Amino acid sequence: FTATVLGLPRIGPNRELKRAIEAYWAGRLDADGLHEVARQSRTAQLTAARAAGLDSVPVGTFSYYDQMLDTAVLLGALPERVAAITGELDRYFAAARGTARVAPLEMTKWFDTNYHYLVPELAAATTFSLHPEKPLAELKEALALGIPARPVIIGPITFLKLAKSLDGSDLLERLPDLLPLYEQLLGLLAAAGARWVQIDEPSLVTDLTVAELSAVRTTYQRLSEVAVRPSILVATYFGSLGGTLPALAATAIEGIAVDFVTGGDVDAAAARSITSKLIVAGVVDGHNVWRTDPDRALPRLTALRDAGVPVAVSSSCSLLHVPYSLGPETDLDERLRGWLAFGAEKIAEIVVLAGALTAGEQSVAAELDIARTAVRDRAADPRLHVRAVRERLAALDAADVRRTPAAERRVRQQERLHLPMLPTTTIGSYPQTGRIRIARAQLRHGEIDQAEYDARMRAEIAEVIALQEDIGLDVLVHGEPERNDMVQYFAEQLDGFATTSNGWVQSYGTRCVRPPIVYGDVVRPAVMTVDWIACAQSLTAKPVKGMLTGPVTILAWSFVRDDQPPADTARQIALAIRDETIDLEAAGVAIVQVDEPALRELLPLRKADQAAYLDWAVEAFRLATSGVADTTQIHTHLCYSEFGEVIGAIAGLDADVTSLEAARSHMEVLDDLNAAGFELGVGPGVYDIHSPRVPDADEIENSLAQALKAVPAERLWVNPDCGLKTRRTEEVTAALRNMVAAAAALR
Ligand code: THG
Ligand code: ZN
Repeated sequence: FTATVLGLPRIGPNRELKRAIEAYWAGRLDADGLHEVARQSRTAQLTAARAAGLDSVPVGTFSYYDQMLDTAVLLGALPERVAAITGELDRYFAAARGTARVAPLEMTKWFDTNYHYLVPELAAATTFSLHPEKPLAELKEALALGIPARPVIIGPITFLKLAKSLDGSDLLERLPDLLPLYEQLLGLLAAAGARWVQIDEPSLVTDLTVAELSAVRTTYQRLSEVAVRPSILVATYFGSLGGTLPALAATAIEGIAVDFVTGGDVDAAAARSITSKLIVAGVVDGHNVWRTDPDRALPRLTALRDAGVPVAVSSSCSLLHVPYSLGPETDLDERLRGWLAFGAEKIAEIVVLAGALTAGEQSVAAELDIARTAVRDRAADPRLHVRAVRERLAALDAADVRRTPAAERRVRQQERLHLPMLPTTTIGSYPQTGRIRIARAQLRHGEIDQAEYDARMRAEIAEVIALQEDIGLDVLVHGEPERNDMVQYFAEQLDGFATTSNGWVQSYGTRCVRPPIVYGDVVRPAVMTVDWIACAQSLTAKPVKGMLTGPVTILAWSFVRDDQPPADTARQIALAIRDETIDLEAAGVAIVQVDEPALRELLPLRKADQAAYLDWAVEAFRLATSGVADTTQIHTHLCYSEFGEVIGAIAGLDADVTSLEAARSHMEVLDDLNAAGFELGVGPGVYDIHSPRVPDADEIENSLAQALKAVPAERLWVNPDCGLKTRRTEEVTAALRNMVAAAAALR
């Protein structure tokens, strides 16, 4: 084949599948109804991909929840606690979401994307068994539609490497038990009519041990020896293969998909000597939204072809990570629109590039001309190079990212704030009530005007302030009723950012986000949050925290420009946030919180790249937060991450107070912070807000007593482990009263 993508999104162009699954959960749709929505959605997408010109179409990348969970089902490896649940669909969703009795699988980030997968739980004693119904059914369905279908499955190395070992055993030792199942599956797929199979092994772009590299060789040598099987394409993505590429090339598989967008020149050079296999060249970025520059992609492709390598054109990874289509984005800036390619447009690009490669550039001259014009237009747009921003950044020096020593700041801040020992606070958001959602919808539909909307938000703020005073918290927040999403809210107010109306990307399960697009230099044309915080502060004598999202998180949860290093974009965002902290300070705000929940998320996959990332990430945060006086207290909040690799960076942020998600990790994080020399204020979450359960005061007191073994009382803060947006007001009120009582008892 000559033109393909590595996977298709599945939530539906208008999130049809999301709505159907949620309706099934709510009991409003039965299983047959759900399967029918799914079937229609698959049919429409596969047919469209074929009609657009792909001559090999991935099938089986559809999922009701997650592809790793699907693989656990395929291999008969669901944990025992859910295996006992009857009904295929209900067992599947129980593993994904849990039930009243059964905990779900853990969820974690899929490599360096914003997608989260379910982590299979395995042990030395786990038995495997093949359940090939889903891949076979989807293959047959596609073949019946006349689609040149290529089944996609997750490979054994990636499956084992991403699973969690329940007993500490080395899961790679389970390969000999898994390979017979994969061999059997290859035979079944061939018998059902598959000419190619795609085996996804994104783990191959991470640092592999010698043993792992040898496992790659033996695995793919062995699978290639199956007598009757489809041609095997091993798909790698999200990074460079380095030395793993020759190892893979030495096996008898038929094809390798290589990510040339993130992988770059090293892999390109190595691939030119692989003349005995189809190289599926990922030259169209599946992880970002920019139109492909044909003058970068085509030379890569022709160099391979001219070296005698059989080549197919592809996306660098599955299209799961970009929105469906630019079609619905009628409100986008016309000029920006020309620079972009979402899923449908990427498929069209791939077909054009494949045409240029096989039939010559003149066969697609008009299309290439449009692409080249767009690339030139983008480079020439003045919004990409705002002189004032560039000059400010160039003039920064070390003093701009440094504050006076923390201990001195602590004294000055305490003279101003007079906080009690073990101060109590919350992370920032309060429950997003039905009232707030209705007001937002009414504003969107023009049923109320901006003034009425603002008045309603001020009323929400007044209520949240009154509630916090009543509970007796020490440091208050305004509750963030006016914010939709903590990144989108700022993106909408900053120049250089665009937001979409329908650019949904699956984040996990049925949950989606609309990442903003950073296309130009970032400028803050006006203050963003000061009025809201000042409104809240005017209602109370207690300090109210200013609430901002940090530069690394804004970057991590957006599509970023690819014409400059992400560190440069982070610095520009940091300047805008810095200006906002200074304006908040000038308005009398004594505490500003700059959240960085995504600090861990952008950590590069390869060890060699991690230190450089942490350096610029920490510097961006410090740039954002070092413009204020010693008397202004900077807080930050980090969530849902394994802090291990970034613990030194947390200290490096130099925030006066850091709140962390620690309720579920039993305060271990405090010992790690001590070991890293951390001497600042810290608020390890004292209860888990992700559960509706209300903790009692004794339990919180115990948790605080634990924390006091690691942190002196002068540095310990008392707070929940994350924002309260998703909880109900009654739960929040009861839990916070207990939290305040626990702090009072300990004082
Ligand atoms: N904001 C953004 N990106 C994120 C998160 C975020 N990425 C990581 C993490 N948080 C993902 N978590 C979620 C949690 C909830 C939802 C999405 C991602 C969610 N989405 C709504 C849905 O799908 O129904 C839609 C929300 C909306 O209307 O905007 O609930 O916090 N940027
Ligand atoms: Zn959090």
